[in-house]
Amino acid sequence: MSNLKSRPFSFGRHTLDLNQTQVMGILNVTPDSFSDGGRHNEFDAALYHAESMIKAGATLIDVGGESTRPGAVAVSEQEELDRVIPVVDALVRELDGLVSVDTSSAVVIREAAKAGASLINDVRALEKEGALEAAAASGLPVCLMHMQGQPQTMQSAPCYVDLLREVTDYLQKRVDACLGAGIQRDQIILDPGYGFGKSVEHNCSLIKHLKDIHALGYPLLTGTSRKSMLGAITGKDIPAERVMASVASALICAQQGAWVLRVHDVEETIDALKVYQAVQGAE
Ligand code: PT1
Repeated sequence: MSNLKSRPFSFGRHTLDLNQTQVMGILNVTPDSFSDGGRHNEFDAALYHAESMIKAGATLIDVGGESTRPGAVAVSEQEELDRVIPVVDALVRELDGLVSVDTSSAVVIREAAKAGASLINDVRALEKEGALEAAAASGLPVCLMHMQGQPQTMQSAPCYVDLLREVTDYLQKRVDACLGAGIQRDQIILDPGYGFGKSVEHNCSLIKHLKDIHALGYPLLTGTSRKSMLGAITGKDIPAERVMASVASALICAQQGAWVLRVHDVEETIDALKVYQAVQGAE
């Protein structure tokens, strides 16, 4: 029965239950993420989309202004600030959910914290200049992700001698850096980084062995939603056609111990989780 007791993970004034799988809705505020309309329309569309994901049951919204998918080009810090901070600010004021900021930049971390963000989600695990210090000073929880290489080139020839060991060793090394910088042990979330310098086989192996990463002792976040690994497995070339594959992968991650599922398709993922939880709760 002990796993039915609520165990809180604290985000400042808010907490989320560590014994309940959480769904994080993806909110891209990159220019390529909206097909038409000017700046104002983009802004309104972003708020509307965040609201609909919260209504569908997301407890976190992950706001990202730098595309980190394979081959994406880097954006300037000013551009990232201009895209992300107004959206974080509006969401914090208007939304009944926690706002996560998907960034590697110290300046964006500081400004997002000022605007009221609840989580720093960094695909570079706070390795960029000043990011670790900015995150520690913010007092916010952090999500540390593993990546091999950089987004521009990471999928050209991903290579590991001992995949699971290299990923866990890296994450432990970044945990140690965080603890050394004054980030509390209970403010850390880890992520294997699906699609970040990994072949389809690497990604599948890291889902299958997710429990070994969980054994480091931190809550896990997983992001497989609509990624090209699912396209390779199903033969679906268009990301929007990968919804069912995404839900299947998210559910497997949840069964393997993931706490937060970072997804595009919130409603569909929550339906799958409800079935999983109903079965878990049965005699
Ligand atoms: C992720 C993640 C993220 N993914 C966290 N943050 C992205 N913590 C952005 C493809 O292969 O998994 N965890 N922030 C998006 N990145 C990708 C990577 C998108 C690969 C697409 C692919 O299609």
